[in-house]
Amino acid sequence: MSLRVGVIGTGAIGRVHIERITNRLTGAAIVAVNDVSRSLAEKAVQDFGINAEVFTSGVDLIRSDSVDAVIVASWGPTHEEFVLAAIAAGKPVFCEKPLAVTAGGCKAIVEAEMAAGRKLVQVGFMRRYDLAYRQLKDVIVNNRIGAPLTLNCAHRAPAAPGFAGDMAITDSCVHEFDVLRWLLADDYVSAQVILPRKTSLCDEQLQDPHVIQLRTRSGVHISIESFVNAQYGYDIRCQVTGETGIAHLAQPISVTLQTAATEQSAIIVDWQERFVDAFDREFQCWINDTLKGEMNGPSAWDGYVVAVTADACVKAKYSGLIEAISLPETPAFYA
Ligand code: NAD
Ligand code: ISE
Repeated sequence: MSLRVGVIGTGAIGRVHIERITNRLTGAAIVAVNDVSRSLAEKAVQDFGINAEVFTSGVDLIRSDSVDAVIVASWGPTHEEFVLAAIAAGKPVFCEKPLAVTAGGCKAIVEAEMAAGRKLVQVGFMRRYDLAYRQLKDVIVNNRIGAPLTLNCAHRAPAAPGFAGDMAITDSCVHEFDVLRWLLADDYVSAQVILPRKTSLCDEQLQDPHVIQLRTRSGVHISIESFVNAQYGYDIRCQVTGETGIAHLAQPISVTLQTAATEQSAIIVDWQERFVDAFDREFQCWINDTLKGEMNGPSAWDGYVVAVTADACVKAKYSGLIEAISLPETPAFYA
């Protein structure tokens, strides 16, 4: 059986997901598309040669009998409405991050899903599917370095066109907020944000870099250098110091070249290239789980926790204080 998928939002990442499901993954077909710009939806149908109906309304696509499951890849502020509509229709929904643009919106989704009595929502935190992060988690789970004590991480991108305000925290670092609590199987209790000297190589209104410090319930101290105009490449780092050893996130495979009295290796500059395998695995797992009537990926609760964490970090950025991250106990539904 093939999963009949409808995609809302055929912009940059929506197109990439349509391409991967159509050309590289198995078990699903894109049968419906929608974008507020109809011509973009039509262009996706044409460019990828898919047999998909173009819907004028995202909610009509969700309700259509020809659609089994939905991917929401439209602008962030539209996610809440579409995810709630999918829950109301009883349809599995994969929502690109953010689940909603406010923690309150995420909570409303959590409550609607619990009331529906069945897990339907997966959030697009693809780093959990990256093999390097999975190996790092195995090291921790198998007690190879003892209990984790501190984490030193970096999220560096060459440039961040279109970034404004606090997007380094609310758009980019959300990936660290999700993957690090998954890695440690722990939750955050407080956040502090340090503002170092600003790079001169970006819009002068923007603060870049940030150093974000998080503390977990078990006392692990996390430091994340977020530097989204780092020029030299897309470079994601994570080092875990444990009681008996340290473990680093493996770097992407590349050739080391020695020539003309130098040693060099290429650095990836594009986040899509860095995480292409993770995105493929994320969607193949979502398709396989959905066909089995399961939902095992990052949940609506995970989306909510990340939103609360991002809010605390933004608050800490402006207060200069250590701000509490207050989360209720994880509901049994999501445990
Ligand atoms: P984009 O602007 O290229 O595409 C968004 C599309 O949504 C546009 O085509 C726009 O016309 C459409 N849209 C807006 N309102 C709509 C509505 N009401 N109904 C239907 N379509 C509507 O943006 P993008 O880069 O593709 O990002 C889309 C989402 O994916 C964002 O939430 C972003 O945060 C997320 N994203 C996730 C990752 C990741 O690493 N997981 C990476 C990039 C983007
Ligand atoms: C982008 O929005 C993403 O989600 C990417 O995964 C991230 O690494 C990048 O820095 C963001 O801008």
